[in-house]
Amino acid sequence: MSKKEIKSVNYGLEKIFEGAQDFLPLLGTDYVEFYVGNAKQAAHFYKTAFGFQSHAYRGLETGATDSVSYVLTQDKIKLMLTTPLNSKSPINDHIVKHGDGVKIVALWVEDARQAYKETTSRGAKSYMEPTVEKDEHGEVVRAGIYTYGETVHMFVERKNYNGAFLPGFEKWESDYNPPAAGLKYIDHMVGNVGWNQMDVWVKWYEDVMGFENFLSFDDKQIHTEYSALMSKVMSNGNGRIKFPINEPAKAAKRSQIEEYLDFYEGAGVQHIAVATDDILKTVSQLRANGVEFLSTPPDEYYKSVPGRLEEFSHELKEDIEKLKGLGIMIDADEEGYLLQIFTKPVEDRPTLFFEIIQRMGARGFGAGNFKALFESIEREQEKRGTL
Ligand code: TYF
Ligand code: FE
Repeated sequence: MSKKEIKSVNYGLEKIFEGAQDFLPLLGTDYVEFYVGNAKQAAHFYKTAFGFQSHAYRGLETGATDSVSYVLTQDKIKLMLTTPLNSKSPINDHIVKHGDGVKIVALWVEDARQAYKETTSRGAKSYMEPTVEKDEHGEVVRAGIYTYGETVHMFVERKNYNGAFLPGFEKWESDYNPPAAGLKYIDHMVGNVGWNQMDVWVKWYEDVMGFENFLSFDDKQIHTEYSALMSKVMSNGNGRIKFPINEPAKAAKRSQIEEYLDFYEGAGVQHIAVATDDILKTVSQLRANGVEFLSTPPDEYYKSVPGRLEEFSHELKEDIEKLKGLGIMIDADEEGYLLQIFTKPVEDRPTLFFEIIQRMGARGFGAGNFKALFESIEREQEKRGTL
């Protein structure tokens, strides 16, 4: 994306819901649930590599017979890792088809019944009717709808609930507690959808969830010499929830989105962006813990950074040599700058990965980094023979 194009970016957020009622008020992301082949080992990985903390547990010891779930937290982030305990569980089908991946993106609401009613009456396909769960710590109401692929949005209402996580879970006390890595909250979660499906899902988020299109990137902006994609960022009314949607675009070689769709065998969550307020510290720690990141952009990339910041009169507070040493990328727009870096996929299938992001005023998604980022992804595709 050229500097001129970046300048012309027009954030739509200010005009969202001007005068209109938000029919789906969302308080934030509640939890993200992964279906995995071995939750015990996955939990160890997220603790050791990403600094998540043991939080809650449901399994044979707590009376569960079909599946086991571990809940991990880091500041506001809650991850749930679930694995089936026998061949009859439908969770198996999800894992057989998609490999390990995100099943549920749960959203925190005041009224789960209302959220379910508003969305299903606008055409959402039901996953779970409003269900009340109770224990001695109070009551939680949950209801779910399908979004792209087999992915689900669960509405979670936790009025007066003061238990560890959800009814059925117990506090997970572990003797193994590696230090946190400074991850604070989920900044955005991205979905990959099939050919020509982006606008279908943009309309779905508009009509069913009341979201608005916050930013768009077409294949003329998002491409390298070889591959291309298109992306539209959807945002809810208060801007707390941001879901970019990607689709592949035709180009000389296989788009990374196409690679994802082939290996995930359908649409699904592509990356989870987590925010930190000290990316140098966070990334140093994650690297020391063995987290694998995409290769560092070339020298020319870092040479162009000061000019890009100057263009918008922002002063970089971090040492550029340190950012370069860790492979962290820098993008700027009129509102500020942002620092970001991407992990390699965290499974053997080239599917889900993480982004670490620190926002220094910028509300964009790093469009100025797209080229360097996608070239880095292509180097990985090349190694896999999937470009
Ligand atoms: O969320 C975003 O839009 C950025 C950039 O396949 C991005 O993190 C976009 C597409 C993609 C990987 C990263
Ligand atoms: Fe992102």
